[in-house]
Amino acid sequence: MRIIKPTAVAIALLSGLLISTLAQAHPKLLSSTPAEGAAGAPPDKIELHFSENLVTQFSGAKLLMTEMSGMAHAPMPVKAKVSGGSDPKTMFITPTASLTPGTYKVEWRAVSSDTHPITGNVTLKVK
Ligand SMILES: [Cu+2]
Repeated sequence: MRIIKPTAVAIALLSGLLISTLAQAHPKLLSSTPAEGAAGAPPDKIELHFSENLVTQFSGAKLLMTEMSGMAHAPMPVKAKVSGGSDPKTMFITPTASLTPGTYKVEWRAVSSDTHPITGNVTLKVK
């Protein structure tokens, strides 16, 4: 009993520490360029800025077109290169060809040091 008690306390302390470390490590999307809901000229690239350093091999994004000529359609994948920046909190989505007018959705997946994938999306319009 004398041995078990301090061990239990140590485990409780450790798990508490681990939980707070994990919660802090979840990446949040802080901003994007173009910004959510923005409408404008076709961007050369879309930049996503996160709150945490990303693990590149587990993080990524898909670019989808969801509307054209004012008509919504089933999400259509658009070819794009996804890469990290020199800033490990940044992700770049570079369309292979210039985006035609319509509405696009970036579906991102961000993984930081705790390895839990966090997902979200950004919508933008090209005029
Ligand atoms: Cu996590």
